[in-house]
Amino acid sequence: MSEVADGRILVTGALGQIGTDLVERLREIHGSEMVVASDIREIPDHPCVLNGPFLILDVLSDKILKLVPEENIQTIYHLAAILSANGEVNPELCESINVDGTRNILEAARIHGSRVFIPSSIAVFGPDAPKHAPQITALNPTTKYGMTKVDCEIMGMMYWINHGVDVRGIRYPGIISWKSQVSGGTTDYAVDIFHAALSEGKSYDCFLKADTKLPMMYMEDAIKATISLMDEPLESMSLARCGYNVSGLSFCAEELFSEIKKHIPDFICEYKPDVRQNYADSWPDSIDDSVARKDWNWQPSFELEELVEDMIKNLS
Ligand code: NAD
Ligand code: AKB
Repeated sequence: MSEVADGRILVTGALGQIGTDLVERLREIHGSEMVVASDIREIPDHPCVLNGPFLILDVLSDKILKLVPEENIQTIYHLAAILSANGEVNPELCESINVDGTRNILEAARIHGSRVFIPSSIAVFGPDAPKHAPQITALNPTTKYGMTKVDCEIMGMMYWINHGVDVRGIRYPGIISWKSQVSGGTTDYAVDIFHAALSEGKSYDCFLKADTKLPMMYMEDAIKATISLMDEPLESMSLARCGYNVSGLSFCAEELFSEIKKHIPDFICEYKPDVRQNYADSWPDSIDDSVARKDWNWQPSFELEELVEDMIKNLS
């Protein structure tokens, strides 16, 4: 393993959807004290706060420059960001946190010799990309969020090429998980629908159309991909290193609803598309991840049936 040979791990935006699961897994692997969770806010009873070191860190502040040497940070998982739906509501904030925040983290990594994981997204693709999105294609996103993700991939490559900073990233699909609630994204419907199905009312108003197909992934697969990528030797990385396509599942809202209905027969779903439909329509239906499979043996584990069963079991 290349991870934390002689230093600790810092996770930014740790109280969010992915951070909640990633910090827990990293602490299982490396020990609680080796993984410093951080976020701009504190939730006192959150597992990341209760079960190991936690710091308040705004990624826009220069505190990161001191924190990295003080806490002996060797690897940074930089998860702090504004997601697609919130990004369209507040594009300046999205630009600032996603792009300026990432530059701040990369500067700290350059000065102190840390490695960095920066998540990208399927939102880097725009309407002109093939619907089965290849690794290499035009990246012309029409959402502000997607534009910031393209900028971050390019910035990561610049820090690797010009300064030798070991930056890696994955273009995550929509992530489905049960340990935290989600908000601010377009793929959130695929998590919200489970909470609605298990609520007393057993009904859900879906903000996307029934036939809207998007790339998705179960959290366990997302964590596996993230840790596998960071554990790979440097030589395995190709030019896709800051934005590997990874595929898990691909389904539309109606297919997810039907699968949930097998477990909860009286569940009702109505389709009431809002502005998030436009963002979803600009993204691909599915992802070609052959480069990740070749470079670091990426292989997803979860199919839709298993995912739905696991979500319902854990949320029940
Ligand atoms: P999230 O919105 O659940 O969490 C983001 C966290 O960042 C929040 O806890 C928030 O408090 C924190 N934050 C916001 N501003 C901050 C600041 N200035 N300084 C420090 N922390 C700040 O997001 P997530 O779903 O966990 O996503 C993590 C990363 O993965 C993001 O880069 C996102 O773009 C990317 N991603 C997520 C998905 C997904 O489906 N969850 C898909 C593709 C890409
Ligand atoms: C969002 O919907 O904004 C995220 C993403 C696909 O990047 N889940």
